Amino acid sequence: MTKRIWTWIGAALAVVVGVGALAVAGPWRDRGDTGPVRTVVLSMKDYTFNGKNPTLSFQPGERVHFIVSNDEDSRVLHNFRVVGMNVECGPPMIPGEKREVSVTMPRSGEFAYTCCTHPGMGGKLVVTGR
Ligand SMILES: [Cu+2]
Repeated sequence: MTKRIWTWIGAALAVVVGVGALAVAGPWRDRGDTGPVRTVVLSMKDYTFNGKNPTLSFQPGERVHFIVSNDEDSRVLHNFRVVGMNVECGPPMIPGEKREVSVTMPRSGEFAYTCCTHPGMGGKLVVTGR
């Protein structure tokens, strides 16, 4: 009886090790935490992001590093958040200030990136499934 239990434990361990090896070596590793990081630069100026509040498209699971800067010439405070993606408003950013935020994209969905201070300043962030 005891022997049988050890056989089961051995088999279970083999499965766990096998799955672990696949996770490391599998073709989908680029969509996990070890994949490349895409950098997206967002410049806040004239109450817009990059001049036209672009729609940004991403792949599921893509790791994205946002570099957001307040590039206003006058003393306008901006802020940055992504609604529904755990990127919340921080302290207001003064002109010349930069903020860096890293996000791993979900499987799919549409999200809004926005300035917390100025409603209407912001755009869409689209994750398209394959
Ligand atoms: Cu703003």
